[in-house]
Amino acid sequence: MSVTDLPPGLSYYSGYLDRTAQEELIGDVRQIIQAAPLFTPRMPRTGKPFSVRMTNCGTLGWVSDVNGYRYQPVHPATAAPWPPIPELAHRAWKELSGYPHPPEACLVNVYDPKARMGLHQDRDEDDFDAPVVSLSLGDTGLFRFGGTTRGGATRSIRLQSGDALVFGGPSRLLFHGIDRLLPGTSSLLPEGGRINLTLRRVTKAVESQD
Ligand code: MD3
Ligand code: FE
Repeated sequence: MSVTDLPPGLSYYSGYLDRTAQEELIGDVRQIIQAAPLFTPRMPRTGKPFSVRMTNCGTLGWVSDVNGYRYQPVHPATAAPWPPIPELAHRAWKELSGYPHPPEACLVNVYDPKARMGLHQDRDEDDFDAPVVSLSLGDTGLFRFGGTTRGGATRSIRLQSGDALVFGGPSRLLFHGIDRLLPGTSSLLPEGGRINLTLRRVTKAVESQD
């Protein structure tokens, strides 16, 4: 498909981060993982594990376990506050989001070569006015998106290392997921796989404050 004809509110920045920036960001991510170890999220009710492992940085982090999906200020295993969002990620938010308040949550998704993420909507935030900014690192991911209802037509984009996506306005509630990785497509991560950062606003910003 063509990536020049995207739905309103979806912006795609191919090669947004150059190799130097990708390496800096991976270094930041490794530090985040040391402070806030990767955890395996589980489906609410069934407890079925995700194939993607996760951690977070920012004042709020997204977690999922048998009790449900939620944002919380501390790591589910260590109970420590999440580490701060890296400078480079903040810069990407400022450049790309067009949103006047800073991100609160940065979810770090770590894909082993076989990991995937089924089609879903992101609707655990109180603020859908703010866009979601996504940064891809490592092996190419086959990203699929549809409309705002399940079951409609879908399209896909190959997300390469350094690519950025912004989902705002009418695209904020699109169904989306990662079908699979294309192994061996990037040399950024010696262990292979893919890392995705999503920057989000969770709470509604109050006028006169961040
Ligand atoms: C569209 N992550 O963390 S990034 C997620 O590559 C998530 O790890 C995928 O879906 C990944 O929830 C896809 C692209 C993305 C992220 C957030 C969105 C697309 C989105 C939020 C709303 C709409
Ligand atoms: Fe999502």
